[in-house]
Amino acid sequence: MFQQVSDAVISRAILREFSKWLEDYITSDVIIVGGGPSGLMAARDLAKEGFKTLIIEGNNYLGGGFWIGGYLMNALTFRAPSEKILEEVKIPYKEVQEGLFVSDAPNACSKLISAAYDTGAKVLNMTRFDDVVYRDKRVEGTVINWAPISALPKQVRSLDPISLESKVVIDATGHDASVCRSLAKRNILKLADFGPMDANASEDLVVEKTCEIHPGLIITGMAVSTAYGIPRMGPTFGGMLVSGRKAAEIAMKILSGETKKEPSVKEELTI
Ligand code: 48F
Repeated sequence: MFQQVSDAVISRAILREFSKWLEDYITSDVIIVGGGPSGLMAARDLAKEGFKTLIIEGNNYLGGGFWIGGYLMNALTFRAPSEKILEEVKIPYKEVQEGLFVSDAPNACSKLISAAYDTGAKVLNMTRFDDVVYRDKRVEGTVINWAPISALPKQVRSLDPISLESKVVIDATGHDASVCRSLAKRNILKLADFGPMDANASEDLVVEKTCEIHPGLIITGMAVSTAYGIPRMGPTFGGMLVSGRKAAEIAMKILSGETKKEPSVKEELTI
């Protein structure tokens, strides 16, 4: 029934394809760390505008907290006006009261992942952000390693990572704010911690404070709440999508300014 192909040929196809595109993405316009709703939304908007966009995700799967709603219940809530984004990315929803919308979580999550892929974003999954590439007081990329390495016993964990360069990095790592933390531990940045629950206050504030927090580094989603001490918001997701969109817009402004300057990525890898 199936085409005859040897096992060696299958292995070669995997290796060749992976190494070809990884080599290409050693430099990109934007690296988004974290493939939850805010990171996926930013990736979708950036790739749609033709920017070379790479998502780094520590898990095997994308989606972060977008796979399920509160208390393990399969319903995600969104408040107006974020239903407009649901329509754009073709996520079905229903209005349960004026301005409050509900979607089926696995369907919404898989549609957002598809939307990011369909516009051309690339993904390195099972890959953990380890550190920033930092030159001239500017974030210019990420240091990464295979995610399983962090689970190894300490005596064998000192396995060197590699670096990827980009003109902009977006921290979309949720409450961890992993990229910001790598600057905070060197006193380059000061982080607060997220406050107790208040969805009404939090959603607006997360969007308002989505910004370029340090030259070359943009924050989005719940990383914003960790960085600025904003209340947590629980299982409502419109703010994640709108914050991701704002992060993409900020990145595009930086990138369009950069086209006039020398690219910050100084040399391509040639083997
Ligand atoms: O947590 P997450 O979904 O972040 P988000 O986009 O959305 C938050 C909501 O899901 C929810 C909420 C608001 O409604 O409270 O929690 O802000 O996704 C973050 C992603 O980043 C990955 C992590 O596995 C997850 O998929 N991540 C975190 N740290 C790292 C990482 C790291 N060091 N390296 C790679 N990926």
